Amino acid sequence: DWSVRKSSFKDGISPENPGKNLQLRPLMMDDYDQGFLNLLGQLTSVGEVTAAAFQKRFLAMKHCPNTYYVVVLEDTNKQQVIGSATLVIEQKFIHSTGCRGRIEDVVVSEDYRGQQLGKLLVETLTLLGKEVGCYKMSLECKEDNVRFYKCFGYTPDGQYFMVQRF
Ligand code: 16G
Repeated sequence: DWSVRKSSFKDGISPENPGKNLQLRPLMMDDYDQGFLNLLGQLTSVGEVTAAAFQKRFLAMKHCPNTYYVVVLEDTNKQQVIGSATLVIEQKFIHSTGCRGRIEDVVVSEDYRGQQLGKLLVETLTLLGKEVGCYKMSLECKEDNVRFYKCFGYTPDGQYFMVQRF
């Protein structure tokens, strides 16, 4: 269920109307050919991902019901994916077998920045997380982006984000 109440978006753009020639929708298998991975390359290293590998991962995610919500913004004129973000729902034993929502891989293509599209992606997925009943939502970001995410109710809560890389 991708529907998020329109009234939550007070001014300007909304999930239904993200802007001229733009469409907000779930990721589709065809998006491999519409620049989805190039877009992710503006966030971090994507590596070599063949069409077959993409399809396999796409289907693996799809077969985990109610877990991966990958949304994209498409420029319908150019048929290119120009923005994306993912909501991952993590099932827990704690919090009365509750769920935690994680916002991941938020990226808007360079040429499309400054149009509130990042805001739209984050607000849409945050509301979706709330609607599917997450007891909390979280994300990791660079220090430079802390101010941006604070606008949507995200705040440091005294926990360190720790990483080990392989
Ligand atoms: C950022 C992203 C995270 C992504 C990571 C990739 C957001 C809110 N955070 O932390 O989702 O997976 O960058 O960086 O979009 P990495 O390649 O160094 O893991």
